[in-house]
Amino acid sequence: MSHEDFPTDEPAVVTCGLPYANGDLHIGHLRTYVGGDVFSRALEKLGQQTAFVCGSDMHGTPIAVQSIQEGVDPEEFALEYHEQYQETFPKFAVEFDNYGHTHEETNRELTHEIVRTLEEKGYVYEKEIKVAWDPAEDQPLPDRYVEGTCPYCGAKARGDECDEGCGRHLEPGEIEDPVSTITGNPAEYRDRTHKFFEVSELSEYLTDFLDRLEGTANARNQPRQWIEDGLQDWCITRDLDWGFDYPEIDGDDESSAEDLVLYVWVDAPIEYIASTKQYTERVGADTYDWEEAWKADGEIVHIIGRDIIQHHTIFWPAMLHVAEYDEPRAVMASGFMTLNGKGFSTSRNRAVWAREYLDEGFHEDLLRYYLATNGGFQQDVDFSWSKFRERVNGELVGTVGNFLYRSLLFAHRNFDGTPDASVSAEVEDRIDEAVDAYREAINDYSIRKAGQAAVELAAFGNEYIQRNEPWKLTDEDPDQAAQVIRDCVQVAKALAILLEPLTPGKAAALWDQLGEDGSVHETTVEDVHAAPPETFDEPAELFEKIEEDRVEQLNEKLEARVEEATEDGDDTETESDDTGGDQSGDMDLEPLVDDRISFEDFEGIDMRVGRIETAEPIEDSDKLVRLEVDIGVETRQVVAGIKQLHDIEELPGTKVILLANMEQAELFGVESNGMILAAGEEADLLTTHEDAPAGTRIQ
Ligand code: B3M
Ligand code: ZN
Repeated sequence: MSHEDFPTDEPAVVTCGLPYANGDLHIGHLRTYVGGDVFSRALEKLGQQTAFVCGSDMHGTPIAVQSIQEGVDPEEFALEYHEQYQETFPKFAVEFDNYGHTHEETNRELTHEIVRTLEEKGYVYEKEIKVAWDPAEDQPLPDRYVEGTCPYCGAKARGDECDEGCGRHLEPGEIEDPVSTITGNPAEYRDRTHKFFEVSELSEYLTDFLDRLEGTANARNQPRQWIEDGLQDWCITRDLDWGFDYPEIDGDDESSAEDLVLYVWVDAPIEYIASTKQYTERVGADTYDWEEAWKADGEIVHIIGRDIIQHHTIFWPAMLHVAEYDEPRAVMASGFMTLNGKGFSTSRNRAVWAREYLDEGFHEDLLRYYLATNGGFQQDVDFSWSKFRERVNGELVGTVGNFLYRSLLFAHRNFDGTPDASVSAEVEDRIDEAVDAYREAINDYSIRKAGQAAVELAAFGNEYIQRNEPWKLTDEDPDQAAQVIRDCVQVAKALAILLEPLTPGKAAALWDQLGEDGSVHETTVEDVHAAPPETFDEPAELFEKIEEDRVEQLNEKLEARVEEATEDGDDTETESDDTGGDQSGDMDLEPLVDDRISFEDFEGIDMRVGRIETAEPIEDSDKLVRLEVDIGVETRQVVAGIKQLHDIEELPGTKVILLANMEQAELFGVESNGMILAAGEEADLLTTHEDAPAGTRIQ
């Protein structure tokens, strides 16, 4: 890996977290896949050689438990979902170069090779540990076969992950008050011998690795904390029938690992390599060489949900390092998704299913646009049909579609296509500016900003055509009219190229409208200044408005379904989806405070619109950041507990609300002169949405 700006000379690999092949996909799941697809297409747009790979995760207790419940063989069960995913992703234009699955031979071979290397290099040892056991069934209870309490944060947790609390990976035997999920009986602990990977020996390497790691800030901050707290070795085997066997190790005939399988998190990430290898096997090493990507100097970018940061920034790089593979260059960890402000819940049918979205007749690009640009990647994103409508009607129809339709229609009617004139310096510069912003956004791992760069170029186009009024010029000054429209056609072409990663179907349609041959997918930003063909046909509108009553119908449908499912089912159940998150759905909201305050009391609270000028972490503190906030009348130094939750470098420029007459305090020796307002455990920062200037009082 180079750490040079993209595009580099090395091949890139972009991966998405492997979905467990155990259930239908909803739009919450799609967020990271759409994000990955946009990012990999955007890298290609910049001229980076890229393989975009993924596969279904077929192993582990997420599959075993569910296949038992349905009374089918785990392989058959998982393959069915695997095939479903394989069909579903392309319907959202999520086009992997290779989509494999973890139960394939390529993955088994690579997994065994890597585990053998860990053994040979002396990083694996055996240890007797206590594993949860169901006394009635007389069987071990690995991972999701057991539930209990997280020893770190006290939240309800599954065997190997604290999915509703602190998000930590839990080692076998760690969970407190274990209960069997098969029988509901309290579990016992029994002694078993397992294999351990000595991750604790790699703390120094991992600390340095995290300093080099790019991507979103959450993927560095959380693991730093875990390392600081002391890394534990990692149990890499399980008492389970389903999974890859532990490999035979030369000279070790007495291994107790014979009847154990590898822990699912060993072979799952190795599928990233296996899938890349399969891609090379299909297209040939001249086109894409997996070994160059994984063993020489590849640019490896992992795109995941934030619940699996630990696996990707501790266990995975540790394995890669010992096995002498390349380390990841970047990890982008997304926030969760909510639906109308509450968690997705598959068991309550509280979801917009991927298939359902398409059945409603919406183009896949609308959802892609929404998911990729609605919030920063590590922020939580809420989906609601009305917000969806707002974004589609406002940005895609109002800004992008409107500019394209009016300018291309004018060009077609008056010039039969691209006018014979050269592009003005103003417009050439503006297009370059958009490409620069786009490149910068991708190098910042911000797909939202890349989308913004494109939409802002369209907004410029609208402003440009409005300002120059070519419709008035056709008679008065036809040359000038030709010039203005020539400029607009070039902006349209640049937009097709920049929008392709986000909205590939619509960009291809626009490419067609411009009379271009070839594929916009294969065109890079190098071509933004190349002239479109001289003639093109009458354009059609690219985007269609969503009417308000459509949203009402969709909301009613969703509500009715949730109600029905709740009546049928167990309405006390709470459920957390792997990628959908259930962050707010079933959370305990604080009761309202009974005591009312008077208007005078409220007037005593001086809250102001502020703008963060600088932000820097306070050393020695896990949580605190020192901010300078401009509140119009003056600039305040404020200490805020948001270190783990926000990308500190991205804070300057953010508008916030500051409680200005909060009493002064000193934290870690730094004076805090006010308090910024935030909501929830993720410290969602309160802001304003229009242009209220810094200093404006909140009333
Ligand atoms: N199959 C799904 C999850 O925990 C898990 C990801 C594997 S990525 C190598 O989100
Ligand atoms: Zn926890």
